[in-house]
Order: sequence, then structure tokens, then C-alpha cells
Amino acid sequence: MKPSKIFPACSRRLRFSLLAIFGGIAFISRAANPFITSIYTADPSAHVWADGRLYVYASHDMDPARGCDLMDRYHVFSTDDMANWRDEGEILRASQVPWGRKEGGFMWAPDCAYRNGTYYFYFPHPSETRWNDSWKIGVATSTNPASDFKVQGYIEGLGGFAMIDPAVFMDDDGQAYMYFGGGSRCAGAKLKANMTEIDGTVQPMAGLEDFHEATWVFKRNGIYFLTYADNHPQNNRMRYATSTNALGPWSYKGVYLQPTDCDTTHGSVVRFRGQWYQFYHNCSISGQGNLRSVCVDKLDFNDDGTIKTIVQTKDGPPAIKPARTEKIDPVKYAAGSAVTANGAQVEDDDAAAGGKSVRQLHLENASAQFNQVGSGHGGRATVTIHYATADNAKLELFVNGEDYSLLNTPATGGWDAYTGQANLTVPLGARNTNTVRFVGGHGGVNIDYFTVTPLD
Ligand code: FUB
Repeated sequence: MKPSKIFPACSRRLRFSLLAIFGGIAFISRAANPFITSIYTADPSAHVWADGRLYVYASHDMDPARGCDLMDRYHVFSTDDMANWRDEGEILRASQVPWGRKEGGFMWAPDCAYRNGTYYFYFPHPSETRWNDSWKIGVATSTNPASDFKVQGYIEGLGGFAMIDPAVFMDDDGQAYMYFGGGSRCAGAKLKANMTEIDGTVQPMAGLEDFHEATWVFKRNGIYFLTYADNHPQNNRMRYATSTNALGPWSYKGVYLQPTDCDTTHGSVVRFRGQWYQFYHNCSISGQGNLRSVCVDKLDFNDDGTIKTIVQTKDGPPAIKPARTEKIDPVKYAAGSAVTANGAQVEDDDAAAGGKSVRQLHLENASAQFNQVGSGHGGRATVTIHYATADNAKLELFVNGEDYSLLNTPATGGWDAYTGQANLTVPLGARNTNTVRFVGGHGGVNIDYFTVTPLD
């Protein structure tokens, strides 16, 4: 593991502990923390957009991890009720950044802003092999909140050292501000109306105590709040400061998110239908500091306007309206149609809904491929695998030959207990031109069937 020069929290010796046993999730899931379990996600930046949904822009911890070096893509998740979360799919990966370092990786904590019909996605990424001194804040744009982003370039004139964790705050008067920083330095500046250039000078954010990284700014009752991660030994905490000016100076207020079980911490604060929420990450699924999972809990204020310490829960916040019925038209692909290889086999199985299951996926490189998958015009679709396992296992998902990373398939209680679900949203080609392949070798998993649910 490569040692980090400026972000020790990202490359500390990984702590190993027993994997937590957790329930599988479905495309439609009940609220729980972490609220995304099929893949590892971190650094959640939450926004409510005009369509009434709450969107979370997260980084993706690649499994297995090497510090935070291998993080090379972003996923977006959305909800309309704080209970049912939808994977909107991957929106950007390192190989799509023309000016990015040739080795990829290092797609760290992002943010997104909206102005005049365009969504601006900001992401920190190094431009050189010597990543530590070559950070840039890239900008990708789209007319959709969670798809079709194209890299436009990067914000010029910011320098390269410790330039991570961009956060963009849009003030009531339409003025946008960008904040960023790591390695004990936090800075902020106005953005021009084009959202891609700094307007004026970049200023240090004065008045913060023990700043480490993970800046976020929001406004309540005319007061600006700047939240950030501190340097608390072993496990960072979230602190905050307030100001009557978007660029400070700031008045330090204290710690409001105590350590999670993770060495890093990173959060965002958003108001959704009258309730404030704190998004953050922990390591409760993996027990590993660089395989993190996004969580959310309520954030409340005291009468004097200070933030109450966040209560970190396993259940998450309550749904804000009865869970709705998603408009879903899933297509089912049964185990019986799998083409197996390297020891995987389709076997008769009374416990499986389809009467057959794919087994022996514990063997290295054992795989089940499904051909002629898909229908309609293609686009984003959620692949949800239904499985049974006595192991805390994983399956590698390939779609049309592209590696979409390991999916967590945690224990369901037995080889016949087909209650497990894991999902990921991926791009599909038109009609039935797609292949979906599950590759094992990471613990045993019996596949009953998988579904494909179009999003676009
Ligand atoms: O996820 C990579 C880095 O870890 C982020 O940029 C930091 O804020 C910390 O969460």
C-alpha cells in the first residue's frame, strides 16, 4: 500500500475485523444505514433538484482497495422518500478525463451544482503520475442530474497541492461559491456565472479549528455553516463553523458528528421536505477503512441555532411519506438460461424460484453468462441479482465485457435461502444485444435469477 503524504487518513494501515452480516438490498429497499450496500461508496454530496428527488453524488471505493488510490469512478443515487434508494448508475470514470493521470484512480470526493438548465459535476483528480502535487478540480456537465456527463476541463489557476474535496454552494441571490482543500488548508472563492472559472481571488477560510478536509457549506436563516473533517487521531470527526458571510471569517462552533467506525469522515448537509439531514460514510459493512458505505441520519438544530450532535443510527431516518410503488417493469432472466464456465453449473434446485440455480460459483473464475439480455432502446438499467449463500461473498459483474466491479452478496442464512438481492445500474445497448456475466471466486453464491429494470 502506497503511503500518503498529505492524507494519512486515506492510507492508514487497514484495520481488519469481522464482516458485519447485513441483509441484502433490492432495487426498492427499506431505509437502513448504510443505505447503499451492493458496492462500496464514500464522500456523499447530497442535493435536492427540481424534479423533487434527493440525489447523492458519491465516490466509489474499489474492492479490493489500495488506500484510496484505486477509486476511479462515481455513482449517483437518488430517493424521493428517504427510504427507497435508486442507483442512477455510473456517471464518470478516470479513463474519461482527457487531462487525467494516465494510471487513473484517485477520483475522490465530488460535488454537483445546478444553474440555468445545466448540472455541473466537480471532481478532484490528479493530472500526473505524481498525484500528490498535481490535483485539479475537474468539471463535467450534463442537462440531466445523473447521466450523460461530459468532461469540459478543469478550474484554472488553483495550484495542485492538496486540492481535493470541492464543494459548491449556490446562494439565494444566484452567486455560486466553490470551497476545497485537504492537508489542513481550506480555501474558497466566488465562481463566475459560467460555473467553470474563479471570480476574483481564492481566499483561505479563516477561523476553522483543526481543519483536515471534506468541506461543505449550507445556509440556514441567513447564517452560513461550513462543515469539515478534523484530524482526530484514528477516526476523524465532523466539526463546523458559522459566518454571516459566505467566505468567512468563520466562527468555530464545535464537533457535531462523532467518529464513525471509519478513519476518514466526510459529509454533506441538505434540507429535504422540511427536515435537515446529515450524509456521511462509515465502514460497518467491510470493517476496512477504505471500503466505506454511505449513511444518512437526521440533523437537528438547538433553539440557539447550533447543530445538535448527530445520532448515528442503523435504521436511518424514517420515510417521509409512505413508500411509493416504483414504476417498474423488470425483465427476469432465470438461472436455467446461463452459459456456465470454469466449474460453475446449472443444477436442479427446489428452493430456487425457477427450479434451477447456478452453483459452484465459489471456484476461481467460475462464471455464469447470460446472452441476449435487454429490450427496448437501451440506456441505463438496474441489474438485480437474486441469490442464496451461507457466505459473506461477492460476485464480479461484467456487462458487455466491461468490468462493473464486485457486488457484495452477503450471507442470507443458508444455501437454500433465496432472499438475497444486490443491484447495480449499468448502461445497456438497444434490444437484446447485451451479455451479463457474473464471475465468482469470492465465496460461494447460488444464483436463482436476475432482473433488468430500465431507468431511462
Ligand atoms: O475518498 C477519498 C478521500 O477520503 C476524500 O476526498 C476525503 O475527504 C476522504 O473522505
